Amino acid sequence: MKTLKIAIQKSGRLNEKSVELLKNCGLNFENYKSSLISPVSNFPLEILFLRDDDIPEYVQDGIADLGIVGENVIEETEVEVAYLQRLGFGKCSLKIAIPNNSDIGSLAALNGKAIATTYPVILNKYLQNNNIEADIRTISGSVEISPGLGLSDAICDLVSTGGTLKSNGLMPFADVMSSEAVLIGRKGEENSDLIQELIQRVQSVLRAKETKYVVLNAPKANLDAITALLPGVKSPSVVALAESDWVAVHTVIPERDFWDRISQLKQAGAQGIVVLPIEKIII
Ligand code: PRT
Ligand code: ZN
Repeated sequence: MKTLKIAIQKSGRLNEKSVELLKNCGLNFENYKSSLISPVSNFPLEILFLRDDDIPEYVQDGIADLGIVGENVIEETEVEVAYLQRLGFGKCSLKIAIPNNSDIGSLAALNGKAIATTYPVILNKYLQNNNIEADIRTISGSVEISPGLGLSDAICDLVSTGGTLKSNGLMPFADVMSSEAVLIGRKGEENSDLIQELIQRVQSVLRAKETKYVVLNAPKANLDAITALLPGVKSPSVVALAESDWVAVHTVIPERDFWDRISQLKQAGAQGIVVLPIEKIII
């Protein structure tokens, strides 16, 4: 049987979450910091630990079958790969930022200005789409200090908390793209059985992350009101209790409307609400 290869970041912001996701998919491997390849003992897969910039090209060229990388890197390297699954971590946005005291007041005011970035390809497309002719200064890092050094009028860089911009006297000015980590594959190979099996494992882990398992005690008199608040996978399970006026209700609740639902459940008379994490949801 063919052994697949998946490329993930060797160290950096996406490494830990990528390793955690693969381990949650039930894959056993050593997270060697020193080696480039780690075999998975219970699935025909090898993990390649690489610099994130190399991952899209390795996947495009078939050196790796799959990869986990930020969308920003894929767009910047302009490779042809298949997007298989958004992964919900590594979220950030690529923004143009200007000094707090800048006189740039509109997008058009960027005409003729110098913008420092490590993302010249994406920035160039953005400027072209907005009919702006600016001088893109490609640098390899520490973009945020370039306006202070008089090297540029603006920057285009990734932002997550905004702390780096703030501490360098910069403010966000325009959103160029938003990004998160994605699972990518080689175009045309997406439908192979092994790849489909891995995608399904990843999806079952992501689904589980988005939901909680809830067990609660409900007064029988209010059972209809309480079950109406609980979607469940099909519908909630209702279990008899020794005390005949009460039942136990088991269900899953989406994380996004979790607190709303919990307070409504309490109002409807639910007691002893226990919330448990879910490991996987296979549908
Ligand atoms: O060594 P290697 O080349 O593999 O790693 P790298 O240094 O190129 O990348 P790394 O580990 O910094 O980031 C990997 C990926 O994480 C990026 O490609 C993005 O997809 C994603 N990501 C998410 C971020 C950020 N958030 C982020 N905040 N990447 C970089 N930053 C930087 C940003 O460049 C700026 O310097 O963090 C600073 C801003 O952060 P805030 O929180 O102050 O706004
Ligand atoms: Zn990199």
